[in-house]
Amino acid sequence: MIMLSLVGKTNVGKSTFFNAATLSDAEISNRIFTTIKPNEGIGYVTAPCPCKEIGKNCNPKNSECIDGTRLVPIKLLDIAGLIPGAHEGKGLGNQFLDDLRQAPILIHVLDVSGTTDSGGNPVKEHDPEEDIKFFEDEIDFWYADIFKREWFQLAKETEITHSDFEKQIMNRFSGLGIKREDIHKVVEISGVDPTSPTKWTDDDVFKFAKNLRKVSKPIIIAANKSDIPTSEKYIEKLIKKYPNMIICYADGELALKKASQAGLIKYIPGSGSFEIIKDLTEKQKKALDIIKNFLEKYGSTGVQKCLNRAVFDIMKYIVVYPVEDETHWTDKKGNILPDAHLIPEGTTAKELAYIIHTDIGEKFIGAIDARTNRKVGADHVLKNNDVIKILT
Ligand SMILES: Nc1nc2c(ncn2[C@@H]2O[C@H](COP(=O)(O)OP(=O)(O)OP(=O)(O)O)[C@@H](O)[C@H]2O)c(=O)[nH]1
Ligand SMILES: [Mg+2]
Repeated sequence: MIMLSLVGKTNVGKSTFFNAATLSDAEISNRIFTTIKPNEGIGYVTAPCPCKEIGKNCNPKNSECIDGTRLVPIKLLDIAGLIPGAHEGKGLGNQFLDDLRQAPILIHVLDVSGTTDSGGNPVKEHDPEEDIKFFEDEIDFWYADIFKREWFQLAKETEITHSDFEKQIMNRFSGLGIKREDIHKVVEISGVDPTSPTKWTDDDVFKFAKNLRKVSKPIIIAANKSDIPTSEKYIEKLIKKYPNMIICYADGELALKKASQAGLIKYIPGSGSFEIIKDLTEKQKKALDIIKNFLEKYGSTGVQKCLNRAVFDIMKYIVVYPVEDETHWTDKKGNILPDAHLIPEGTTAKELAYIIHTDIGEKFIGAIDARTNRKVGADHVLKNNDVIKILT
């Protein structure tokens, strides 16, 4: 399952974001270093569910559907706050950084209100841009350190054995989740010679590691605590430099999820509105009013947007719906659209068969696109939102 990590300095709202996205009970507090041991949970990305097209309610098994919005599970990791010098072992240091290895994308939770200093302590003013820079540096240094540890050996070996540099890098650093095409891109943009790596300067090595980090472990900035009025001036300034930054209100999302769970409101994660479906106390009304104003101003709480951006826009995954019955879009038991699968863009029908089960992959003879009713072959590339029957 795809995994995303929530990272950033302490006391910015990582656990709040995590709880909102996974409906977990990780400890949240206004102290620094509340989270020590990482929290792992199941969150969701959202996509329009094909059940709307057939005007029927679906019966999801591996996912959920709320009013035609399909929620497909992903893993989410909430880790301890990062402190400057973590790559040198400060704070929770390397243990913490090791938690990041597996995640293909980092969600940098930022306190954009500027009300906590770099150590997470309350202050009147602190420029969040410093946190962005510090965070990137820290991740780059960490990456470069891992890289340098193996570098010399790898460079020597590559030259002596005349082996393929890109392949060597990929094998050696597979734990970092680096893809072959990424390495190729990085060689190009770093302007280094892959045939004589022992001649690279320290600067070359660092630049290469930094570019490798950028390409293989992208960072999404979640500008959290955007509900606090001091955020406005920082958002205005930062959005010009970091146009992909996502404005977030994790605390608001958590409140909406809880109210929805308690049956007070109807709320589809990621949407810009909610509907009150029960009598509320004055206090509840007031709290929801504040959130409503935020939604009207910024469009959503941003939490869902971060997850969807990571999986669909950056990792370029799509959702497909395998069925047994291509006419009724059901499984053998008559469940409508039971499964939603997240697969990389470019996946073929046969590859999907293998993803569902090795057995199905081995017995694959073709597939049927349930929308067009056309038979397709092994190499047919699947599209987002496809409903597909695998023939065995
Ligand atoms: N105003 C506002 N406060 C928030 C928001 N998100 C989180 N908070 C508050 O920020 C404080 C820290 O939240 P946590 O979720 O514990 O922060 P964390 O980043 O996990 O902190 P550590 O585990 O200590 O690193 C708590 O008091 C939260 O209620 C938000 O969107 N808006
Ligand atoms: Mg925490």
